[in-house]
Amino acid sequence: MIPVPVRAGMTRRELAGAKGPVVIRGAIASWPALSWTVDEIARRLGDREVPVQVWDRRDYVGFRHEPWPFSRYVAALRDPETRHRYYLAQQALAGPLAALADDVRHPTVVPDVLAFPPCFWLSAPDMTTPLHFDICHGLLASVVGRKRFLFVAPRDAARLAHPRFPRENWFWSPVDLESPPAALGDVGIHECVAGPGDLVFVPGFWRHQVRSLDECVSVSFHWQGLAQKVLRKALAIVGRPYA
Ligand SMILES: O=C(O)CCC(=O)C(=O)O
Repeated sequence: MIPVPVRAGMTRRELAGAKGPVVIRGAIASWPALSWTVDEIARRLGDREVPVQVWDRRDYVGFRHEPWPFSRYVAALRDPETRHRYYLAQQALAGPLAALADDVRHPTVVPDVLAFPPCFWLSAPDMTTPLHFDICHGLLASVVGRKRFLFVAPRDAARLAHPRFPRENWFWSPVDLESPPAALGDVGIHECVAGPGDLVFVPGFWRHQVRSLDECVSVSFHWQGLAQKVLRKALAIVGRPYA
């Protein structure tokens, strides 16, 4: 495994020049959200309805969304029998989650204009987001718990058996980087573990797979450069919109 570089701080210009993923350690130390606990969030959100990913199969395309009261999601998250089947993933800090937005700050390294609003993530230990890529650049802020990130550079994408575009799941990969198949050969796998206070830069098109090591709360920010803007517009026109 290739360790992802860890920095104590970064400017916007430095991040724009980054050649791959980076961890910015302790970068959100001033966020009120750093004092969140899952129990406290549960008290604040009560029975507000949120769209939960329900994974019927533990493979790379097997989920659908169901509207659940937040309290039901937290109960499922704490049941070891079921917790690996549910994920409250990438939900805008608005609507039912708006009560949390004031505790989050816009990181200074992130450009002012986002592709979509900051998003909230809450997962059980061992919940994994399978290998995939986003078009936009992303920064994931770790608020509660630790997550393990594994990355593969875009130049090695041909080894990851993505379904062919325009299949709906073309941005996912069936490869599990935690048990890499022999066919992956000498492809470099980059690794980091991020904990409370850290920001992880996920560059656009970099393949990434993320496993929660604990009960985890994260907040993500996504933005785009010119290439991303053009590509996302073209995908929307052909009916395959993607982040
Ligand atoms: O935290 C996760 O489970 C996945 C995060 C992710 O895929 C992203 O931020 O792009």
